[in-house]
Amino acid sequence: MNLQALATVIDSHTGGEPTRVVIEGGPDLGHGPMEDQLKRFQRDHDAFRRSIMLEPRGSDVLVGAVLRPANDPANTAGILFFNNVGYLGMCGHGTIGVMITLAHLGRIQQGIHRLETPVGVVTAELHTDGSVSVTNVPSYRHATGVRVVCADGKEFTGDVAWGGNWFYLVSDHGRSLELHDVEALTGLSWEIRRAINAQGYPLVDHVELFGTPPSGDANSRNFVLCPGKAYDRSPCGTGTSAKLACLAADGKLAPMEPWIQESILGSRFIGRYRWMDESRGIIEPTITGTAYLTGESRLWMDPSDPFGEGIHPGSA
Ligand code: PYC
Repeated sequence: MNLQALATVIDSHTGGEPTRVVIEGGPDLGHGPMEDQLKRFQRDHDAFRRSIMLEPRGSDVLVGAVLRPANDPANTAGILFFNNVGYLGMCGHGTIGVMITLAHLGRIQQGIHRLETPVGVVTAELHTDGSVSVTNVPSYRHATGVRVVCADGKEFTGDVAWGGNWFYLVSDHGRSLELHDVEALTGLSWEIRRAINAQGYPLVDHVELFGTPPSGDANSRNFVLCPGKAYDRSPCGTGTSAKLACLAADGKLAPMEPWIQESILGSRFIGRYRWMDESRGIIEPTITGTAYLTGESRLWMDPSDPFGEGIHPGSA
């Protein structure tokens, strides 16, 4: 058998949403800004993403992270995030997973770390209790009260907002957000995503539905549909950033006031913001959450394996 080492990975989950961090192996992406390295990853090494994200090694739910040397010596590392269908600008739950992985490896200590992503530098603070606060890229609402009409004629109104990825946020959808209803929520969100993306806004990658949390000590519950049609098991760090931007713009949340965002699983992030530019509605959001390590694996490639590069439309 001619097995080749593909990568060594550490898996974790943040509020139920998994992160797979490549700690050994991975493509040669050269140097320079993370944005440029991401383009090279996409253009020349997408087979690596598919190999470690898709079945049979991975699953639709996984978010992957490749660590890169920082360009600026003041920063701890660069990170590129990806999933079952492509690449992410930023990932909040993933950053928390990366932090806990780096701490496990002894590569970082408690305190504040600056991380380079394709959409900007974020900071992540590892607290003494193991939780992590991620101060995300500047976030803002791009459009308010945008109406969409789905293929079946149902109409929804929501906001388009940036939180490191693009979101369409809908509160008035007529559904309760319960785990047993995930299939229907996925179908509905997918139709909404199709409808909003037919309207010429920046490409909305995630759709976020909001509802009332079952217990009164959280502010909100969400269901977040990711670009590859998997739902986010966590409350979504970039999605919570987009939500904070909308709350701030509507004057519904004061700077530094905590916002407890619950996922459809009931896992929680605490969000806060400060104004970066109030006149333009730009905030600096901080999201706090906890990740748990689940394993370390050495992944192999057998060149004779017909599904070595993952099961995808081109592989069957
Ligand atoms: O936490 O930002 C996030 C995220 C994006 C996609 C899945 N999780």
